[in-house]
Amino acid sequence: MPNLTADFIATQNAQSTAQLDYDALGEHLDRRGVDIETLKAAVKKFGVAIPSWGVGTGGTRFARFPGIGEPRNIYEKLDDCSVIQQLTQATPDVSLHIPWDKVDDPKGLLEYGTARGLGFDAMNSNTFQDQPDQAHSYKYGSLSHTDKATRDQAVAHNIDCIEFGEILGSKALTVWVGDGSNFPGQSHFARSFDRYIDSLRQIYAALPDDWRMFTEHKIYEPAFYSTVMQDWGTNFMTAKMLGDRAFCLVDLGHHAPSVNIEMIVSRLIQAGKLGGFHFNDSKYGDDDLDSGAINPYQLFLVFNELVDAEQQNIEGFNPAHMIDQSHNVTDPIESIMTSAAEIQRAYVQALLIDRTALEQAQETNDALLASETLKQAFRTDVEPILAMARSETGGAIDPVKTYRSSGYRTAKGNERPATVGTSSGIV
Ligand SMILES: [Mn+2]
Repeated sequence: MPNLTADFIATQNAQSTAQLDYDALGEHLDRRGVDIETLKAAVKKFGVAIPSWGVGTGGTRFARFPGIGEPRNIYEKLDDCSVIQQLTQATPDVSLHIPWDKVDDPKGLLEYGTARGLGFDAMNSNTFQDQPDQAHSYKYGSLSHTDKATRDQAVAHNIDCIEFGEILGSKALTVWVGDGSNFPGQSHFARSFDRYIDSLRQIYAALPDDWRMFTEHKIYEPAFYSTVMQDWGTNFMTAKMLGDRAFCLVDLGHHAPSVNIEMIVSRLIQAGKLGGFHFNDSKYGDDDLDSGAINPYQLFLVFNELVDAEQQNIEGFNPAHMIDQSHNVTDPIESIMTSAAEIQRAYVQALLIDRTALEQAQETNDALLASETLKQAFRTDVEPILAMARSETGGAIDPVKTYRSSGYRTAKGNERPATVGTSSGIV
C-alpha cells in the first residue's frame, strides 16, 4: 500500500493541533457535567459497515462516469475498504453483494479480508437484475413473481448467499427486492405479497440459528406504482410473520419526502423489530447521497432514538449499521470516510443529550426547552473527540488529508486500468 504505513499516518497526525482542541472541549464538557473520556471510549467501540459496492463509482439512470483506479473485483474492493478502515478505525466490516462479489474460493476471500483487518457483515442477495447464466428473468419480479419456477430460483439464490456468508463468518442476510408494478391493476397487491412471504419463509427456514434476516422496504424504484415491500408497516408485518430472527432494515432514503423516519425507528425499537440501517442522505427521493450531507439534524434525531434505547438496555437491541450510498462525483474512499465520521458524530452528539432535562421538559410540556435540549447537544462540535479516538487507535486525525497526501488513488490509477462493466449500483 503506497505510503499508507503506520509511520506515515503518525507523521501526519503529529502536525495536528487536535489534542489542544480536545483538551479545550474536555474542559467545556466538564462544566456541563459530561466526561469526554467516556464519549471517546464510546466512539472507539462504534463501527459502521462498508458496502463492497460503495468503493466503486455508482451511476444514475442516465450515465456512469468512472473514477480513476476503480476496484475491478472484490479483492481490490477489500484493498480500498482496508484503507478506509486503516484511516478511520470506524469501518471494521464489509458487506458483500452476491453475485457481484461471488468468488470460487470463499475461504481464500475470508483470509484476504482477515489479513487486512476486515470482517464480513450482512450478505446482500440480488434478485433485481438478471445474471447471464440464469434460467428465469426477474423482469416481472423475483420472490413475488407469478411464476413458481422464477420464485424458486430467487429463493435458491438467497440460500446460496447464506451458505457463502457462513464461510465468511457473516451473521445476517439482507433481502431487498425490486418487485412491484408500474401500472394500477398490473399486480394483485395481496396475492403478490402472499407469494413474497411464502418465498421468504423458505429462505428463513434455511437461516442458521445464529443468523438474523433483515428485510428492507422501499417506496418506489425500480417499480414506480407499487412495490411489494412498500413501507415500514409492510416490513413490520413481514418480520412478525417470519419469526424472532427476522428484523426490519431502515434505509434512510427509502421513504416518502417529509416522513418522520426517527419516529419509525422508535416504533420499530418498541416492537422489538429494528434490525439496522442503511445510512445515506437525500434531498428528493432515494438519492443515496453521503450521510449527513443534506440533513445532519435528521441523522442526529435517528441517533437520539438509538441512544435512548441503548441507555434503557432494551433486551435484544442490537441494530446493524451499514452505509449504502452511491458516489458519483467524489472519490468513493473519501466519501465513505467522511460519511463514517458523520455517523459517528451523530452518535456522539446523541450521547451528549441531557436526558434528565429532556424528560423533565417532556413531563412538564415545555416544548421549547425540550427542543433546545436536543439542539444544545446537536450544536456541540464533537470533532476533537472523533479525531482523538481515531488517532489513539492508529487512524488518521484528518483522514481525507492524510489519504490525499498518500497518493493512494494515483497509484491505483496506474495499477488498475479501467475496465468496462464494473459492478456497482444503487440499492
Ligand atoms: Mn439500501
